[in-house]
Amino acid sequence: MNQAAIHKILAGKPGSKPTPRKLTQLFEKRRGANFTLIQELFFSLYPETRHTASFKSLQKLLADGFKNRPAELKHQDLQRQGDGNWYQSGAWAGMQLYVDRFCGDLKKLKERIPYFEALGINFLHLMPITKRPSGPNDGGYAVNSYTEIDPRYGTDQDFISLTAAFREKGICLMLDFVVNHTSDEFPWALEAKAGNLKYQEYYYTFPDRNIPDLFEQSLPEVFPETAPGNFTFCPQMERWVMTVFNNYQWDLNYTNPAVFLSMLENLLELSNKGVDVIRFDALAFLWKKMGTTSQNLPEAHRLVALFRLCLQVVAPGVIILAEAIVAPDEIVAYFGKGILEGNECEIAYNATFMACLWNSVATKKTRLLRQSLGNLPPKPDPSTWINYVRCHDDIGLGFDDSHISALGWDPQTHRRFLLDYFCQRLDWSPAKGAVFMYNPFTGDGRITGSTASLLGLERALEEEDALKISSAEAKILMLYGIILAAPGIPLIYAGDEIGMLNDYSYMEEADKMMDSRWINRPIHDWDTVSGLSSEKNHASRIYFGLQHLIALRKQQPGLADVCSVHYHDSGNNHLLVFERDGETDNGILILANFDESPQVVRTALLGALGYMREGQFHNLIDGKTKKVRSGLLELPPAELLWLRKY
Ligand code: OTU
Repeated sequence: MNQAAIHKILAGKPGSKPTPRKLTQLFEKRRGANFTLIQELFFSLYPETRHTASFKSLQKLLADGFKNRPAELKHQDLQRQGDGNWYQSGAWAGMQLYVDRFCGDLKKLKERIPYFEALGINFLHLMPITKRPSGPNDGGYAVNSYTEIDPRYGTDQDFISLTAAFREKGICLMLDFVVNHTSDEFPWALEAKAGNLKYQEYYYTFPDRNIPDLFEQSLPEVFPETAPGNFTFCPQMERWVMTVFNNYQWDLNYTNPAVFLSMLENLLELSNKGVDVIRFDALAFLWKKMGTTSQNLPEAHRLVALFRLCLQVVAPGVIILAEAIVAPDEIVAYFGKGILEGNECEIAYNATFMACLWNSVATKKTRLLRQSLGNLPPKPDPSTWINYVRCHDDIGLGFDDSHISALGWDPQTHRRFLLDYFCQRLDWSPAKGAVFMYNPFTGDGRITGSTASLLGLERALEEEDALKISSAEAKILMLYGIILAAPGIPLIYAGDEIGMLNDYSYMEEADKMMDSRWINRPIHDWDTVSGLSSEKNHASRIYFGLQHLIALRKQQPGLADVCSVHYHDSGNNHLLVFERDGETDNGILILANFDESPQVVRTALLGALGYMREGQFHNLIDGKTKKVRSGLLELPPAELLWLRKY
């Protein structure tokens, strides 16, 4: 049993508005229940602190964190605890956005709440909004502060008032905790540059290249084109600093217990501002060890679990998302294994699903998707996925090589084909994407581009080809219709709901031009939004199609995460066929045709599964019941069906 489940039992039925005394008692119970694990993890990572005051400092941080937590949030924590795994409900529909690019600032975002409500969005991931350097800052992923709002977005007060408004409207808020690195302007980095040894030990710094060179032998590069190597020379300090991401992002040295304690303090402060889900950015990289890739190390997992168990004592209603874009087995490990099962992160990005969807778009075949999803190691009960078509980052081709080989394809050639297909190297491909971080030594590259441009809308509009436009629209709705039916929380990238295209303006901005991910972070087009209800254009068709799918998803109890999922082999490799909650009357069968031609599926299969009776089937999406005369049901290109069980 995981710790959250134990806390639920210990809390009993605390009533709707428990007294402060009762709240404190419950805090003490949680602290007691987590104490042994916290202590064990802390001393396993920092054995040298056994006879120092460090562990006492940790306990004080928890007590202070709880004292500073607003009463309203404490009540919400208990309510969530009582509800159990609230994040597994099928009622969530998410959107991710950059506040400045979406609408300007936090005040204006509050005014946009009706936009989210109209679309059915009730879960928001706001990209970083805290202080950052004025030059290149990786969209805020180089942080100057973990808790102070950057003036471009407004004030701390604006943020508090926004979180209160979200709570009132039942909107769940996710924010980043850039746990692996700070900017080189962060107060600790400034101290380190000024020669303060204490703060130099907050980072990995070295007087010469000896140790960096040894590290480099096994460290992969994240941004090989723009930030080759994993160390940067800092002239003020006259030392080399570990910078795995950009050279202005300094990796925190978690082998130093003071770093953990300071970061825990930041985490608690951020949570106490009313954030519901904390996105642990790049958490796979948290622990570095020479001779390894320094990714997914056991110590990184213990560190994440330690953060989790501490946060849970203070704020049991706040959960953690693992941003681990790594191999499928490695992703599942962030839900926690062994005694850490269910005690690490509650949510993880389903990056395998995302990458395989794009593979199916390019190949028009679904076997890799089906096999990869079917082979996903089971996740522990209290956890869930974020399902997404694309995010603010690139699309990495992180499939399991053995799965590609099993299909008879050479993994390297196949990846090359995918890059060619999406990145404008094949005349016949409708996709308009760009290559991100091509590494000529390994041949690896990643893909950038907005959903609509990658699916052919941009090219179709240029060619003014109505057929191609409607084909792209259908593909957009098909991919989103798939993730809306998959187990987990669906996340839409803002702008995809109106089919926004690539944004090429980054090429003229000095702090962005080197990073083609900005191509898929367009500035929200409110003119298009205001024209939505009038003429029927592509944006309207996508928007209303998506709005309908979101509403439909929420009405279907069989689509909640806790309900089962089965990927069926329909005998047709162009179709994706999966079933949700098939053991019950709420069963739904999802069918999607990835091919450019019509494809068929045997009605006998649909009948055997219970989705066809007397030659009839009912599609929830258009609400129509249809009759099939032959033994085959035909799906037009990019058709998506959600069939109701009989
Ligand atoms: C994350 O992504 C963020 O999502 C990015 O926007 C940041 O640039 C980055 O961290 C640094 O803060 O390298 O290309 O394998 O892919 O953690 C995206 C994991 C990234 C990495 C992922 C990282």
